[in-house]
Amino acid sequence: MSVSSPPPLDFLGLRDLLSPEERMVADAVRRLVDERVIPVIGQHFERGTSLLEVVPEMAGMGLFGMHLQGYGCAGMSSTAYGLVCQELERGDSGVRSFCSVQGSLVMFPIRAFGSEEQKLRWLPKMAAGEVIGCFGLTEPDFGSNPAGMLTTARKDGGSYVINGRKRWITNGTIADVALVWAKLDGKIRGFLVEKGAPGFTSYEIEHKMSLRASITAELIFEDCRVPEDSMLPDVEGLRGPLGSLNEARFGILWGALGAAAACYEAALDYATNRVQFSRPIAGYQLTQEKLVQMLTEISKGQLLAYRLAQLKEAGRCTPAQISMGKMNNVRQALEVARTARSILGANGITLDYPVIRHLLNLETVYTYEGTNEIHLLTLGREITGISAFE
Ligand code: TGC
Ligand code: FAD
Repeated sequence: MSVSSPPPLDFLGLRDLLSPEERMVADAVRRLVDERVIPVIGQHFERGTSLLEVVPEMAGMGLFGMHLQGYGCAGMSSTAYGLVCQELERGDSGVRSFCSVQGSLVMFPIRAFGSEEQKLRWLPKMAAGEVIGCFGLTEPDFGSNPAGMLTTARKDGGSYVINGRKRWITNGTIADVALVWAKLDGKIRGFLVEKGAPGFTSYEIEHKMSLRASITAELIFEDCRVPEDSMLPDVEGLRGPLGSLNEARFGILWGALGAAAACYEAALDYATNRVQFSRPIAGYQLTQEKLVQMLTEISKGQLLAYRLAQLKEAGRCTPAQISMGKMNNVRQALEVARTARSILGANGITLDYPVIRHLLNLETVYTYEGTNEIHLLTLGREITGISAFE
């Protein structure tokens, strides 16, 4: 298979540690991003439109639920999934978000906690990109603390009746199925709510200045009636949504490095060509210090991501370790993007370069899937044994 562009930013030669299949999938996704995402993503971001035209190709490459086994899923390694997230987010965080929500936040919980009928019904179509899913956990007044959610479900004959609101839901207006977390008799349960279910409406949240090439929505449930086989039978409590988030956070800790790499590459290219005073700005020590710092943080983040993938494949990766990866890699990616923006000077604020778009996107990535502070406190609890959340 020919490779149309250089391998991913890889100062430490991590590519040597990858299997042939992992290299092949990363290269294929890199080509997809080079050819189908990067040329148009600036326009999508400016207009606030999602890049849905690449969904069939992503599905055709087996990217949706790629780390799951059976039911039409590709069954690839955690490392391959991480590499794919890194490549997708080199294009845009919104494209990686689509993959995270579909594969990790909707397909994973159906695979892990669903009935056989639910798995057979939803997973093959979701893997094929024929059915789009969304994940409704956050509410207007309950973000970092989902345990306090107000959305309820009650049993009524052969149905459940759902009431409440979910906010900031990626793909909420285009999803064919929403995985909605609601309290049934005080215990959190997951419900698969189909588009068009009576009492279920959604609208898109406008005026976002971040993740503009991704749809974000509010979901409203007013006596929304779903059949009783809509509930995921095998999970109760926060373990359901948090277990799913663990999968998605693993993808994000890789993905953020892709956004950082795109910013680094743009800054390096700009600095070697932009002449001020007597030479290219890359020739000034202050610029070199910035570039070296960026490259070093990206490389350290990749080592962390690779080690977490090894642990995950061995079944030994803990939520606290994932928190360290999400907190560190997103925080550093944001720092890299800000530094890259400074190297580009005034040009750094235009969509003619990818940097400001990645920088604005990373502000969302810093907040969703557990804020920077929540992951910090998760680690604080892990090492002290004392919870500082409440
Ligand atoms: P805690 O008592 O720690 O745990 C409750 C139960 O959950 C289990 N658990 C986990 N399981 C798997 N992975 C994890 N990361 C887990 N963390 C906890 C735990 O074992 C326990 O199970 P069990 O069986 O004993 O009941 O829960 P807590 O109430 O102390 O948690 C507090 C806190 C703050 C850590 C938690 O609420 C939290 O993580 N808050 C952040 C909320 C969040 O991340 N929301 C994200 C919404 S979705 C989203 O942002 C998608 S963006 C999509 C895109 O990419 O576009
Ligand atoms: P809050 O929880 O109100 O936090 C505000 C600030 O207070 C943060 O800095 C936080 O760290 C801090 N804080 C909170 N509690 C503490 C504490 N105990 N100690 C110290 N500091 C604290 N959610 C979904 O369910 N599904 C989705 O698909 C989804 N997609 C999203 C897409 C986008 C574009 C965005 C922006 C968000 C999305 N979210 C989604 C929601 C996201 O997960 C929440 O925004 C996030 O969990 C934080 O919640 P919040 O915004 O209510 O902030």
